Amino acid sequence: MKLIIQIPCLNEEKSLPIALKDLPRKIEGVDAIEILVIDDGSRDRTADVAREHGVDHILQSTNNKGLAKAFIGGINHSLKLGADIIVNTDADNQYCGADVAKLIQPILEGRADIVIGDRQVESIRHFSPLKIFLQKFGSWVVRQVSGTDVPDATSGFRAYSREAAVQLNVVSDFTYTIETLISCGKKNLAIEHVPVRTNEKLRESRLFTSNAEYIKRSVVTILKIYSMYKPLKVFTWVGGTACSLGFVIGCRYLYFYFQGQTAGHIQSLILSAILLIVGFQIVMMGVVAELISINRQILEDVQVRVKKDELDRKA
Ligand SMILES: Nc1nc2c(ncn2[C@@H]2O[C@H](COP(=O)(O)OP(=O)(O)O)[C@@H](O)[C@H]2O)c(=O)[nH]1
Ligand SMILES: [Mg+2]
Repeated sequence: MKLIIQIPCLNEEKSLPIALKDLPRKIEGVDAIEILVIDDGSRDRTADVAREHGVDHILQSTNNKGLAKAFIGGINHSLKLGADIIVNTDADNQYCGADVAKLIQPILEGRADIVIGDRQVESIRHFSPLKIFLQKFGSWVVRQVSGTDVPDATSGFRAYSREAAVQLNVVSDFTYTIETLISCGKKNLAIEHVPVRTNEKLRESRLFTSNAEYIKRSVVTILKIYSMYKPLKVFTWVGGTACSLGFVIGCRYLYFYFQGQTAGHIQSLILSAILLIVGFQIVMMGVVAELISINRQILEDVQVRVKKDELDRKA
């Protein structure tokens, strides 16, 4: 049983040593623990620092490709290195390294494919009440759309079984946390969560400069990924709303028509017709999108088979 702990890094020469010190080197039930640092075009000494601290693998990119690309690059590299379990953690020492053992337990016991470290955001002292509310509300929305019961959707402290890791796909170039939850929820992977401890803040978040940006990016991601997996539902809601509105306005027109007052209401008739036509078209687009989505699922299935085949041949 080989565990690879991957740490995506962007200019983390200061905090990486602190995060590394905290990571376990021995866990019961695991034969080997290796650390992979993904240096995403850092302009400081991140890679050198990683080497000096005995990191087993370093994946370096020529320029900054963003956290999502770094994450999935790390997952694929870990698979090639023969990982049975992959844990992702942050370089800013946000998560308590010692809790890696707790995080992988449900996978070791064969109960879970993915385990999310629940930070219990309400107890984090350096989070403002607004940030706590946004995190909790965001997690609630993600639970609804993903069909999971994860309390902390944006936690980056997670463990993936090899089987889950092979199935991971990330299309966003910004955040992978929400996207992977929705897609893995829709793929019906067994997702569990365990409470984990967090450390004091070493620096401000580099991913979000403000709460407004956090909300905007999260909403866009949720809508995009949900409509990728459930297009017919999304399009039916939008088209159905337009159709219903058109229907109500149309009924209103008919009411006046049968009362003998057509004058002055012709605008309602035009609006009703437009809404009904547009609404119907949107639902039809949903049907096409659903067919494309089914095709994508087949492609993903083929991709998983190709990946497994490649990995088996390497092994
Ligand atoms: N590879 C890579 N890692 C990044 C990038 N931006 C942030 N990170 C890493 O992602 C982790 C989380 O970033 P952080 O700024 O702490 O965001 P927070 O989760 O909002 O606190 C840290 O380990 C960062 O070094 C990036 O563009 N590329
Ligand atoms: Mg952080």
